[in-house]
Amino acid sequence: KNKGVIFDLDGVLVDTAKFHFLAWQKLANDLGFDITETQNEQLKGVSRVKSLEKILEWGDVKLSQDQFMEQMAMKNDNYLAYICSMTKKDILPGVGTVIDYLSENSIPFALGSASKNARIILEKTDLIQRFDAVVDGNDVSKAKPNPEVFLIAAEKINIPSENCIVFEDSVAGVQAANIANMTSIGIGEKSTLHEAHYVFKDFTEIDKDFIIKLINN
Ligand code: B16
Ligand code: MG
Repeated sequence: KNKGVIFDLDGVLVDTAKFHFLAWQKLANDLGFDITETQNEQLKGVSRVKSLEKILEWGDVKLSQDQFMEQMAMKNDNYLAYICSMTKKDILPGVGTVIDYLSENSIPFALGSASKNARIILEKTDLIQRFDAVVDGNDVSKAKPNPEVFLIAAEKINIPSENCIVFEDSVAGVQAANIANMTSIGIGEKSTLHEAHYVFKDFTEIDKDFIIKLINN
């Protein structure tokens, strides 16, 4: 069967979650409160606007529409300052092997990310030219768990949804893949990502036989 693969970005290909956390934490601190690592888990896969709404709720802070936009822009500037020093060394362990295998076997693969900064990150890490399609936060109107981002990605690589395999680190993303009738592979904790069809701690835990089986199934 013709199969295709869709990768989430943050938390799957690169660990930009730590930069999002630092930038959101600075925003919170500037507004007079703090956010915890546990709260940060709830921001994974969530859009920029939704993230700020959640954070302001946690800090019990109300902002005008203008202040909201201003804070969000400042957060993104701080986040971009971290991103700008990224290189291909920041690609998470084991990712390269899987991507090489897909290329060698002519399995198309796309990016399906909520981030509006996805293209910059793919450029910084030299990954951009390897993808057959890139679908990110600029291309969608509905956030995960809505499957829009993955459905567009499947369409762009010309593979039916049910033949797509999605790698995701967020609960919302796993749900989106399942709703799209795709095979979901969670990257992270089994307890958190229990809705995924398969879960691995990271890409080094995925052996070639598993990928081969998945592709030829
Ligand atoms: P940006 P993913 C998501 O990326 C992140 O997990 C989430 O924390 C972030 O708020 C969202 O992108 C939007 O990112 O501010 O860069 O547009 O995991 O879907 O690749
Ligand atoms: Mg993610």
